[in-house]
Amino acid sequence: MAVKQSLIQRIDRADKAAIIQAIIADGCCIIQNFTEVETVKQVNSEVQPYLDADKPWKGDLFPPETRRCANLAGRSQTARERWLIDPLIRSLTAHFVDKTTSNFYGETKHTYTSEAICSIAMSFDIGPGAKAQRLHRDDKNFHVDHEDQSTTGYRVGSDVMMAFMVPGVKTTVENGATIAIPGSHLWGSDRAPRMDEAVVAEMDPSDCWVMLGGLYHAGGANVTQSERRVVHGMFFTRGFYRQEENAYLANTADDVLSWSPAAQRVMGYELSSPNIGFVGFQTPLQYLRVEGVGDAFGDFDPSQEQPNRETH
Ligand SMILES: O=C(O)CCC(=O)C(=O)O
Ligand SMILES: [Fe+2]
Repeated sequence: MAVKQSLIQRIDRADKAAIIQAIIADGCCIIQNFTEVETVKQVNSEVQPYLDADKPWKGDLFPPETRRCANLAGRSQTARERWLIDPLIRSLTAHFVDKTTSNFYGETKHTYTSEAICSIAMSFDIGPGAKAQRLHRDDKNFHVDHEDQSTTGYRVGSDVMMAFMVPGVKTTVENGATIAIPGSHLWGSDRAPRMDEAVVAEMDPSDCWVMLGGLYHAGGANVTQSERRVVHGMFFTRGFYRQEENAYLANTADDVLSWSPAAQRVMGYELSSPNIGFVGFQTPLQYLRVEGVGDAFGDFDPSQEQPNRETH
């Protein structure tokens, strides 16, 4: 099956079947008329104080000109109550991320469905002068072994993540619109993405970018003098990608800080590499100790390889 398509499909939110087909074929699409422009403006104003208060990044995850609003669900009532629970998003995460399996309890067969949950929701504000991010798959954090599906076609259920990104401003190739390689969700883990394979997902406020966790993409470079590129991202994963017992709610900060470092680690108060379990861009232990991170946040894991650096 020839699946590579260079153009990003733009599909109205009313046509759910076509959106699903585009995601299967390309790993992504732009949903048009996803939301009202007024709703976007409301979310923009709710996150602005947090973007203003954010610090430059020191490391490879983001260029230093970006600002972020983490904990979007907690900080923007509008993003949480309008977008995070949007029935179209729920329908798409049910299709691509929910997991159903059957098991026997004795001779009785039980079937369970684990519903997708929001893994992270964050606004990204790319400032003038920022270089592009490196092309990456968001599901790297979940250690997915991607098999090459370019000849078989996409198997629904083979991704464990999907993302939705709503632009807060008109995004353009100049101001850092998201770039992506349609069809790269089908690639095996050993294929490296190249910048010349990527296309630009320019969007208007009211659109929404949707992609699978296995799609190569990146925040673009902002070559404007003064435009800031704001996008609000919501990332979903399997509902069981968390610990069975929730120690974070069962124990106080003082309890946890009195434990041995080995006990803190085995209970999940350090990060799973890369990136899983952070809070306010710190490890849970830094957060509980109210340490702060000084002038800048940094990568949780230093880059393991330093390939050619034409993209950041
Ligand atoms: O800002 C963007 O367009 C994408 C950001 C992104 O891909 C990320 O931080 O993982
Ligand atoms: Fe990403």
